[in-house]
Amino acid sequence: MQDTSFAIHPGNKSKIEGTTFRDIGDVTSFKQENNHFLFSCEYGRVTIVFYSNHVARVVMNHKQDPVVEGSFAVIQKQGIVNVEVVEDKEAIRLGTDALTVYIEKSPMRVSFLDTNGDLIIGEGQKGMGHSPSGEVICYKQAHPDEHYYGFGEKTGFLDKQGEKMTMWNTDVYAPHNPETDALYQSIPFFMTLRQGRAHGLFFDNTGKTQFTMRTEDGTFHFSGETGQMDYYILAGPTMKEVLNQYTTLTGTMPLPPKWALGYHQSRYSYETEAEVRELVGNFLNKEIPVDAIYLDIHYMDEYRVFTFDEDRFPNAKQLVADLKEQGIRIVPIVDPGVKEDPEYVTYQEGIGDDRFCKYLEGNVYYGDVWPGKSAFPDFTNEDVQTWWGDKHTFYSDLGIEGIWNDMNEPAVFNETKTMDTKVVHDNNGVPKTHRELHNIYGLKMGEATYEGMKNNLDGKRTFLLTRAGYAGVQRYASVWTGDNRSFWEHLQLAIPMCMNLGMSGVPFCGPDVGGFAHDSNGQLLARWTQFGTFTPYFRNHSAIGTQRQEPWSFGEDVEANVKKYIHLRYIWMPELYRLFKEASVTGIPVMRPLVLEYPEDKHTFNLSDQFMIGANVIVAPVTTPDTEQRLVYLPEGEWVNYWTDEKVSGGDHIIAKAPIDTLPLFIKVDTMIAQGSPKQSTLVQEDDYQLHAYFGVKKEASYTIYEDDGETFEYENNHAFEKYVQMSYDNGVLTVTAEDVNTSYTPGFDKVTLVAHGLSDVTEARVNGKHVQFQKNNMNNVVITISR
Ligand code: MIG
Repeated sequence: MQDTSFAIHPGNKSKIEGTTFRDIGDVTSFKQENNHFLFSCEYGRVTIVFYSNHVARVVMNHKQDPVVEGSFAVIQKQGIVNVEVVEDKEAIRLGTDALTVYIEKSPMRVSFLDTNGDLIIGEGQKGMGHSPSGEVICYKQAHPDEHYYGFGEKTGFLDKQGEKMTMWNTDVYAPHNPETDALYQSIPFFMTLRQGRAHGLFFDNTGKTQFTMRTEDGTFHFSGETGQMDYYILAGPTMKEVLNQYTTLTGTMPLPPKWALGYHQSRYSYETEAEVRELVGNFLNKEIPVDAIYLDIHYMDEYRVFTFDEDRFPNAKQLVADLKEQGIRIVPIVDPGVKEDPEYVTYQEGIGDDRFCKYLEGNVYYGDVWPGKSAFPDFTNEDVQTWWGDKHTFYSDLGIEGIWNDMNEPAVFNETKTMDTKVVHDNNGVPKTHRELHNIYGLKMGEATYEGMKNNLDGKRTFLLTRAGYAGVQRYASVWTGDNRSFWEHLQLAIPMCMNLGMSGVPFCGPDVGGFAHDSNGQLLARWTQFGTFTPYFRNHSAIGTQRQEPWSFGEDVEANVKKYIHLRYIWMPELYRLFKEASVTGIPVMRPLVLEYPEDKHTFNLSDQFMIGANVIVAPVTTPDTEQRLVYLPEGEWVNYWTDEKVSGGDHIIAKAPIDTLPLFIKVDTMIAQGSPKQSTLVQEDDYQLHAYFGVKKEASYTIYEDDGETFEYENNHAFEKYVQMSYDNGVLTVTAEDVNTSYTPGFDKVTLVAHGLSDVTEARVNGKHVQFQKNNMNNVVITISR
């Protein structure tokens, strides 16, 4: 009935919005206990705590004392924060060096002010409250000139002003479109940008939540169907600081193994060992780089996880070993559903030790997924996590180093698409219903898988890809955006979706390149691969029964085009790897919306069809068919066309030429980028490390090279190669300063080639004060070689 007009039957509207809101009312008492500030109000109790000078948390419970323990997302401990408390008749001020929480008493309204006393975010007529049916709600003042970024994996444009969004992890196979709301990930975090200043808001609620960013009445609000009103305000004041504060709260991405940044090839499914070997043969013969091949559900024995079908894959171990020698990893899919089969050991262990999700009454919950009737591990229990993690020795013993988690919303083939919300999770002895914990099922499965594999790999980095997640998912997994389709519109949609994932703490993300469902075509694959070259995660994947979309599926021209861009991925690998390292430390994403670098420039506020890699490179994919040019916005300053070395003035929209084999790319002047050379896979060490400087008016640029072993956790002990290089030009002289910062790791290259773009009259070059020889390349750029 949902797809006929019956869906808009006048009787279907459940309630009149707003009429059931019960305001929290007046503060009736206030006290401080250690670092906790406790408020009793007429219709609820509130606790406020600080995590740092910049981060405050508000927890409201209308039934009992607020519970401050037990977040799944937050790993930061409450800090020792110096808070000054000032109380008068009307209000209470809780002030740190950077942030003041201002609480009006009658009725209770909570506002946040910066050090200057300027409002960061306030409450007006309405504040916190709840509805009789138990939803918790919070209204905040909105300003007309605000822009909202984040919210994880959402369709639509970059700026979420005017949107209403639901967080409820959902397996959505139906085509994703602007009104497809809840997808696989729920990240109830966003940041507000207003006149160049930013702050963040994280609503830590693991049930179904909603954000209504329709601000015509001067407010926005967010609500949770269950659980507490529990939110954090992150004071910024820059967007990058907000990201840093958010990833300090919820964790940053660990640096992935380098192979995870290569080109990955998938299909639902490569069904047999022979098919996989043939596929690999094609990549090698055609000299198309590839770092990983995925095994979708067909590899298993009737979809039993932790098994291989021995007819299809008679010698999985040999296959994995042979491929690894070629620098190619096998990544198998692992779903949470465990087949109900009394002769299957994983099921026996699950039942035997009471590890599956159950109803309050004690009966196991069963749902239909690929293996038929299945039970679902209760990952909210630590022992279950350990058990599940340990089971991955099945894969690691075969030489497998990466895992792909799918269907972990959890998806179930029924009307609601998921587990019965009445199921009760153990939650380490603090039982909660699935209704309350739905959104963390994928996160906890990811944690179990990541920790298990990490443990098994003996100091090597593992790689996990997940479909579902919650705030903090970046600690364990990279995220792909699920079942998109081979539509141009879905190529368009992926750009702001991935940018907003990055703005939500998840730097390692990307869509299925070429599109999953529906039939792809050559032009679409070519353009999508061009985009994929610069998405943090780069995997071509397609569904059973669809047109094949390996690089050679559409004739020689498309193959050459796709190959050029997969090569380009490896050429850019040194730069990408450095950016991944940066993201793993600061939380600032690899793929960035322009607004993150130009928060004062209104042209960037909702710019959804181009993005940046790092701080200095603009990528402008072509996302429409038969299109050989496109509008590109270049912010103020000068830019250089990567392909032609032409200088272009910014502060304007330009028309970039984009023949079918050209992806428009622009580099900001007076900056440097690192480049390598094409490789069959990341197994081949870089031996051609180059730094390209693009000189503009300042005639000065600098860079810090970052390399490490790419596969162990030794980088955590600072085992890396870092070298600072500065290049400047004055009066005919090109001056280079090169300084070792960290030499505890020795990279595969023993020299660095410096290429100076945009200098026409160099007469002399000096490195660290010494006169050196220089050359000119075919683009008339000055080339100097320095030792590593
Ligand atoms: O409902 O394993 O999003 O990437 O190929 C389909 C089969 C289940 C959904 C994933 C897709 C994967 C497919 N899976």
